[in-house]
Amino acid sequence: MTIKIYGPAASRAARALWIVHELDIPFEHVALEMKDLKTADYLKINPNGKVPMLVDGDFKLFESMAINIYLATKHNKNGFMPASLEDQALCNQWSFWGMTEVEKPLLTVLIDMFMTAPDKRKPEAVADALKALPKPFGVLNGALQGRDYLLGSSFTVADLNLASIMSWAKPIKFDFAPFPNVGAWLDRCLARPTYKAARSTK
Ligand SMILES: N[C@@H](CCC(=O)N[C@@H](CS)C(=O)NCC(=O)O)C(=O)O
Repeated sequence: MTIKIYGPAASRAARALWIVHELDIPFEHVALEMKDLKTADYLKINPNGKVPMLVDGDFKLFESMAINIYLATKHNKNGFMPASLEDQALCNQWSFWGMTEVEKPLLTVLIDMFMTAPDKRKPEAVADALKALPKPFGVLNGALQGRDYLLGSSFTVADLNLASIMSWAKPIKFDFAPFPNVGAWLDRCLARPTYKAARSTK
């Protein structure tokens, strides 16, 4: 049975759309609109009323990183989900780290810049968020020293998950000059045709 991915491409559903293109698996995209997320019908599918949501036969899964780790494990190809327990743990590490250390400050800036009326903007919150980013970006820059991807020389689910969060640094035009390894790694990940294909999913 074809899996279903719920959520507009311009939402965190982009992460799940990217991975299905990367793994080259058939999927049905139920794009929905943000206003549909609290309908009784959708709440039966995801009681959180959020996207992305994955439905795979009788199995339902929410949380973008969990969805991607599940899909990468189930449809693994060419070591996209690495074989060793340690490397799999590193994929979890970078996915959780992105969600807990990076997502909130990046999103704070993104929302303020593009989704907030000028009179409702919060420059202090943005300044705090921008102040929070150099610390994790420094850690990531160190981890990428001498390697193209987080686990070495190949692109894995760790890169896809973290790059899907880090992609928000692009529209806000974050200056990666002090973190050159991060800037180069992000460009490398986002240059993948599968990322571009996911973004144009209707
Ligand atoms: N931690 C969740 C966050 C999901 C989330 O907040 N998605 C947003 C869209 S990007 C949403 O559904 N917002 C609707 C709402 O909060 O009512 C994940 O990564 O899947």
